[in-house]
Amino acid sequence: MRSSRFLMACRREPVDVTPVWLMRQAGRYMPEYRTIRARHSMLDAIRTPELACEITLQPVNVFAVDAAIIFADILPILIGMGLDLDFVKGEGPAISNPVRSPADVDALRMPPTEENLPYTLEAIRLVRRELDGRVPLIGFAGAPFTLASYAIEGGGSKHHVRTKSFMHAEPDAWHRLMDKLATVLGEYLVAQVQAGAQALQVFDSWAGVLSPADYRAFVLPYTQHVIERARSTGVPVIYFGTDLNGMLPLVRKTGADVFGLDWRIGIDDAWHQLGEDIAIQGNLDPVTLLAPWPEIRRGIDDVLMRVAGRPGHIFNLGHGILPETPVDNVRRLVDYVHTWGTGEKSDG
Ligand code: 1CP
Repeated sequence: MRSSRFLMACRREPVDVTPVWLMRQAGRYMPEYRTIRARHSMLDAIRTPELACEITLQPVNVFAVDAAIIFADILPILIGMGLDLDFVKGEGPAISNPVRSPADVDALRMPPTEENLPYTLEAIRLVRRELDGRVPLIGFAGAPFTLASYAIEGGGSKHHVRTKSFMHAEPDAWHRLMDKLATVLGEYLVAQVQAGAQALQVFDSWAGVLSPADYRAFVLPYTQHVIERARSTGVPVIYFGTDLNGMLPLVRKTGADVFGLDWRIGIDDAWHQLGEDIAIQGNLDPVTLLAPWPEIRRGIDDVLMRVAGRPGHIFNLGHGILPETPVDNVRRLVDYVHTWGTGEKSDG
């Protein structure tokens, strides 16, 4: 049953118990992950299919999670497009030649996925073989806006001033940039399904910095294109973003099968606004996982009580798991979600 309840919930079919996985479930909070990262850089780990495969399987082997997500990142796709990306220790991603002018946009290359990201496609094939049907494998990509923001800012950003200024000052170049990204990202997602991914997630982590009017005019058509290409493969597509709760009707227009919700809104309220005919993934505050167990349990109960037995719920955090999260709390969360409402006791 573990092998299918995640995909069934994505399609809003009834399931035995609520499926659960965690964004960034492979990561620094796991000692097994830190051991590998002590010997290999982030880019090396992503570009070596055997390492990416091993890291992908770590949480699946330790916890009863209902899905695996391929170990990769949203940013390496920019390397083949001509941007010089590195992950700087303690600082996160850094691009030394960011997009700052219309000419920079026109210089971006659009290599086919097999040429740009062969290592991730190979990692997907390896993971599918190793999983042998235990749980489905999720492939993913960034959404055009979130990728554009890294390409323009050159790294993480608080206010996304350069991104929004470029959008407003150079609308033609902005649309050309988004068009290029949407094409390349759509092809990447399709290639991941061809390699074996059984569901897809599109990460639009920073789209919530935009006003609804700017999102609609400068972003939505490109998000729609990517999700349409992804859905053409037949696998369920999850659209995730944070701070989008003031524009849920626009989120609905992306066409995704599942919306990944942050914790800043009750899941029942979000469902009411999105419409009941979409699945929702979420939405526990990741910081809750640092609390004592009774507080974590209260947070899980609150989410599941608001879901109230609706079909189409995948339990997850509202954003990625934090590096300081105790491993034992993750184990207890996964087990507790699986026994919720069954009359069985799992209090850790
Ligand atoms: O070893 C390390 O340095 C740990 C940090 C790390 C990890 C574990 C980075 C650097 N990337 C990853 C892997 C990763 N990234 C996955 C793996 C699959 C999983 O287990 O979930 C995924 C899905 C991502 C996606 C990703 N990368 C997003 C979208 C999700 C989100 O958290 O919003 C973003 C924004 C990135 C960029 C990125 N990569 C890494 C960091 C530290 C960042 C964020 C930098 C910033 O704050 O702007």
